[in-house]
Amino acid sequence: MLRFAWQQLLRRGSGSAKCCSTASGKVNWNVDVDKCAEASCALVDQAAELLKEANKEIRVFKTKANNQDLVTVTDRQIEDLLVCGLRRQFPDHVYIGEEGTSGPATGRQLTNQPTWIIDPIDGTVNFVHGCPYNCISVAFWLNRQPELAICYCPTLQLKLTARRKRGCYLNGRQIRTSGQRELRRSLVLHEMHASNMGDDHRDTLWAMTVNLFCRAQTLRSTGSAVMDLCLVAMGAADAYVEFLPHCWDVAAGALLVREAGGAVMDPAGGELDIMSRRVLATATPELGCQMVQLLADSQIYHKRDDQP
Ligand code: LIP
Repeated sequence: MLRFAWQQLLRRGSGSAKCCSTASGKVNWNVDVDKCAEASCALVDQAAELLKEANKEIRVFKTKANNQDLVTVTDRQIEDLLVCGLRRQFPDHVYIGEEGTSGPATGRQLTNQPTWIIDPIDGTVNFVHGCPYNCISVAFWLNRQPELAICYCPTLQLKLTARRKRGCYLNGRQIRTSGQRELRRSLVLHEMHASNMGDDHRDTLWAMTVNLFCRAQTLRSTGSAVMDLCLVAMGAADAYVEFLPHCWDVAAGALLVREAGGAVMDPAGGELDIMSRRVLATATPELGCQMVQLLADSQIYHKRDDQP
């Protein structure tokens, strides 16, 4: 089954292989999105083999910003494989990767340029503990909008793909969100970070968690922002909210949810800004409105991903 999972992403559009948007404000890039899909699918398959094998071993890690921010040799191997492989074929594209493909000193800028946004392993803490909720996430953006998304969790054999306006697929089968509109009937996913926020933020987060816990049907946390977005797209969860995810955590998953019929936005209700470190994804826009109301007093703003 998994062998066929890429077919929907690779199915060539009727004569629309070249993406040359001319809409106002957009740049007329001559990008072959079919070729991008083909190249990224092949590389993600290779990367998934690495991740699958690494999941069977003892994982040595180093800490980065704090005790919950980890990196392993596998994170770097996978990012190298993906970025070097893509760069060979698309040398003039921009690359933003979790493990330093674009230096934090300059900030990571999302522009109109063709841009790959890559998380080699999302859920690194899970990976280190042998918890299977860890996956690879690759997104391709053009003119500041997502064109392609691939999220692959090889341990659970979940391969999700989406292409703008062409739907979302799980292992080759088209999927939809749950369609849930009511918060009181919703399974809500929520990720929390304790170590890199101050006491004020921590209190806000805690109050929000209690509020969600009382109003939703149930609250869960997988430890992987990408997996959370995949679960909303699959209809296995109804909503996901997080303050402080990075752009590589949401760049692909946002397209998966939208193409599965869901809504992705800022937790205050505005348009999603992947650099803002804030995200809310819901099975329906109606559920999105209820979540926004509930979150109104619990907003957290942090240093953006595109700030040096
Ligand atoms: C982490 C996520 C975690 C989320 C964080 C973070 P990493 O990514 O998966 O669930 O809460 O925002 O980015 O470091 O494991 O790739």
